[in-house]
Amino acid sequence: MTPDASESTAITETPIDAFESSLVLVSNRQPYSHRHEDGEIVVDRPVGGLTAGLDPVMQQIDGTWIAWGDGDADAEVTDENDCVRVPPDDPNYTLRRVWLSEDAVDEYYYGYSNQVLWPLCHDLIGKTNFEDRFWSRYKTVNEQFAEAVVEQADEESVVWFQDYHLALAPSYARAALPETTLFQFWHIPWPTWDTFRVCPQRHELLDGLLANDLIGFHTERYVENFLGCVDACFEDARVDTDSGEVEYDGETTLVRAFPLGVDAERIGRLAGERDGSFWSEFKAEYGIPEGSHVAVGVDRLDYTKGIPERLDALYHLFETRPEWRERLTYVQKATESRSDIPEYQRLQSQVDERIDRLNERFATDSWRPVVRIDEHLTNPELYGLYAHSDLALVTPVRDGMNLVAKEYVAAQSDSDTEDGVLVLSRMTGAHGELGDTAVTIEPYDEAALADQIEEALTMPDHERERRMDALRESVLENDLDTWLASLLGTVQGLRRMNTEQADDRNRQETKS
Ligand code: ADQ
Repeated sequence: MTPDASESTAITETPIDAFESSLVLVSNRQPYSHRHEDGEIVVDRPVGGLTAGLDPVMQQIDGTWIAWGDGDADAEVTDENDCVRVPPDDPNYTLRRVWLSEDAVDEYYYGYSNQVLWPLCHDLIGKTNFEDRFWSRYKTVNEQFAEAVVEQADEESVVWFQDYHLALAPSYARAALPETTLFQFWHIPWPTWDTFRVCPQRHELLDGLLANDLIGFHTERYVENFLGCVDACFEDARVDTDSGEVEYDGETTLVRAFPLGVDAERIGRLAGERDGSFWSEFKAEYGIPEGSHVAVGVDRLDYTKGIPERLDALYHLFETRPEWRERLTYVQKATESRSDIPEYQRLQSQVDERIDRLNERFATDSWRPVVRIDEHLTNPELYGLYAHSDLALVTPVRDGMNLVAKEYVAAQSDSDTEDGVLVLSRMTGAHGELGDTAVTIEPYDEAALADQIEEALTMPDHERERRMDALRESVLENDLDTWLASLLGTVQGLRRMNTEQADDRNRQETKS
């Protein structure tokens, strides 16, 4: 999905102005990439919900964003310090690029990040691949990111590391920036000690993360798991589970839950902008018969998302309850992801085989049970699809949060369409907030999932509306702005405290 940056709204209700130009954001993925096309250099816009969401924040405060320069023309537009001003049409913040060789991408990104930390944190130990070269490279690439941070930041700065690609960079940066406020948001689950202790590099990873002043997770459960791991791993760490504070190596780190939300107002608005003919044209284009219910699934093709499990439940439904044939169409928008990793290639084949099996077994002259969308959908098209679908199937076997569930709810605000039903796995972070009023499912229970899909399809109108009203209220209240305000408000408090402590130290040194 490539949301159009021009569709993003400015974030105005957060304490971000307090950061002015001092925010240094560090992530693996960059918000803009430059590439060659037909002899010209073109710019690709923010990819993914969060990158698109943080871009307006950076524009507002003129901060610095450090990220891997993965575009084939990136190096041609940067200056001698590897920086370029963005957005290209109206430059108002700095993008500092970090250059990675093909081997580095292979071993740090496809290797340690996505074959060790990703499966480990999703409790899928059987899918981990602990190769030595992955770990060595993860260390050197984290050093590279940290060097860029040290060049861009000073003690007044606030440095925000994103996600599991950068677990070691905080401790590398801390050595050169002892007074700077460092914090990190971890977008995926944190496992229990029983899982995490399998990792040979557990000490180094925790040591790296604890160089932050603040670590944010999506849910309280991940916070508890993380604190439990620190407690079990380091005898000399003091862990206060009530306050979420860790004292380790002479420093204090605050560990808190900040459940990420979506820009609900914008999604609702864009979903409503689709004109009256959108849905009938969409159905005609993809061969969905009039009168058929539509269930939608939107995912990166990842083994954590429970896509084969979902398809098996649909097979079970059509097999055991033939009355749903021709009356329910499942629309799958799945985008290829991390295809260089064998585990992901296997998943792609499993999904293809299941879709073929469903369509071969049940299709009629005028209907296919599964419609697969491979084309790019613009944001309004995606949100329009959400708004018109009767249900969303969000069935991960494990997921840090899952923004698709929240986007589906946000898109239901269009008054022209009937409210849909959110079918949501207990194993997502989003279930903590939405589980009471969504239809809760167990991803591994194929027969029960089939029953619950039927329950969602036959839910009485008043019950559907009641549930969607409650979901909408929650998603609108806990949106992207709320998340930013809460996270950055906490950081601002810590920063003030750091400054006061540094001033105290300076005063005492002057006295003595
Ligand atoms: P992801 O695993 O990528 O993110 P998710 O939160 O579901 O998962 O999706 C992120 C964004 O990508 C959403 O905005 C969604 O619309 C978009 N998207 C996903 N698949 C798409 C497709 N096929 N086509 C178009 N758009 C698609 C990680 C964690 C999650 C966590 C997020 C944010 O794994 O648990 O919610 O980060 O922290």
